[in-house]
Amino acid sequence: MLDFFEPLKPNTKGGLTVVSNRGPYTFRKTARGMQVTPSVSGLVSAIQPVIKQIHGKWVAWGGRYGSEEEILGRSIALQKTDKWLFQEILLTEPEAAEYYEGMCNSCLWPLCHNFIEKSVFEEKTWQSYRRVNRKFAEAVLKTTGPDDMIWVQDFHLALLPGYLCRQRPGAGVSLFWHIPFPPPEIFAILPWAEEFIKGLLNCEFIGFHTESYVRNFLLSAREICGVTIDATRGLIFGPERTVRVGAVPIGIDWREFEKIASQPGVVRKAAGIRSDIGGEYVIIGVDRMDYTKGIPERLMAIEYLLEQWPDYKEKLTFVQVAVPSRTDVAAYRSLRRQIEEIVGRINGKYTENFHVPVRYLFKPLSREDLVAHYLAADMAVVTPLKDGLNLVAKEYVAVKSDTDGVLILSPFAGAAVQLTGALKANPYDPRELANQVIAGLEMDETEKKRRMSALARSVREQDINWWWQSIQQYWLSNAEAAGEAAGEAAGEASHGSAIGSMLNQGIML
Ligand code: GDG
Repeated sequence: MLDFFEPLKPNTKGGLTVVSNRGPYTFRKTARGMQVTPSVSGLVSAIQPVIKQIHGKWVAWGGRYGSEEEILGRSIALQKTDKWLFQEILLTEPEAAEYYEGMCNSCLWPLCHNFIEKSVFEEKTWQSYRRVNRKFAEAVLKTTGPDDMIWVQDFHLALLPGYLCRQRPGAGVSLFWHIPFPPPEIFAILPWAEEFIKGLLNCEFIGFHTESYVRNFLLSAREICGVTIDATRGLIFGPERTVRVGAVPIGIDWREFEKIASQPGVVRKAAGIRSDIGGEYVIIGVDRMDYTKGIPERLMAIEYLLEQWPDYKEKLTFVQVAVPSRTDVAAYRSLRRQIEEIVGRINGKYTENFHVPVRYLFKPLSREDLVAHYLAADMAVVTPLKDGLNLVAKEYVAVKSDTDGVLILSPFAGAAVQLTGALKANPYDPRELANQVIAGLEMDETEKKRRMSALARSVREQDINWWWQSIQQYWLSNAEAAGEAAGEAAGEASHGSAIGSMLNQGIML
């Protein structure tokens, strides 16, 4: 049920406001009213459990357009019982094309994932990025009060912390960076790198998934902006404030995945998937359709495997779930054509007695269907060419934790640092990947279980709760340090107390 409200009013008591480019829902006005579709992305999977639990606010673009003057759409609570609210921001169509598709998806995204040749550097998209970041700042200032903690998400909004602090000096702003941060020699290619990083240096805390991204960011700040850093303590002495930087890899709500996996309907669905597919082995890949995820490379490894190990032809099925993503960007449209051509080629060559080796789904599944697919699979192949973390790997482990499922993981996914029990395979090398798939399928049961229980331990220990608590600890230690340094300056102390009260309430997810 939908409840729409007038735009959110500033909070006087101090709470948490998350700000991201896209939010949990995409809105589209149709002849029959507003169509609301849940968004599929790692950021949404990570932030939604947090915001629900702490009854915060989420400010983001809902995919709808407004005029130059319109900034805020309406705020929305999806259920009457929801105690968190989503505040929609409106962009103009040129802003969506230049800021989002241009600067974010066709410049920053490929650059941070080491696809330099795909990055397009255009002054007009940078100007649009600045304009939209200012627009977000205006919206955030309208919907938050001075005691609110503002938690910005990802690379779309790097200038926002600076714009906010200019209007509200000493604002409690932090940011979580969801994608890789490249080494300074790559980031410096961005013609606007200095302004970009200086915007980020208005944050109290910046979180990344791995120590190597933290190191890359520290070195980039020093080399590009000339600031002093303390690499051991993760500190940057910026022009406006001391910025703390740390590695806090996102965890998942594994209990929720386990719960869904034990629902009788989901178990039945998983059994149905297996019997429909037939054969002996089901292997799965689940990704947004993105060139960083290594889908063509994975398919080519499967093709190589079927060629080299013909005995598996009628035994093995590879299921690729590819969720449509960024379909307005040319590189994503040509990726789709490439993938569909490879799928067609493999199935044309290796279908035997009506056994189809590759099942390909170009659509999002419901959460229950997704879990049923994980449950049905003997193996998940998570082999991005580069990935900030990768939540799919953790979700597969959560669903298969009591079984002998096998996880194959790319060393280029941030999650590889934590998930050491996975079989590793270089996605650029089809032979290695195919060999690891065979090794996983032929591995003895004891070894499979040993690896899976090591993986499950890591997913459970460093889960969404652990992540959220760790983030709050960083905020709290910052607020304490600022309080000490400024002799309990009024503004800083109030952020400290907002976080303190969240921690005191023992907010667990
Ligand atoms: C970015 C970074 C980082 C996928 N298919 C369906 C579906 N999903 C959900 C998965 C998972 C999420 O989407 C994908 O998360 P990832 O982490 O794999 O990837 P990105 O979207 O690229 O996320 C990434 C993440 O942010 C968090 O910081 O890990 O490195 O690139 O949760 O379950 N969900 C549903 N149907 C599908 O068909 N319902």
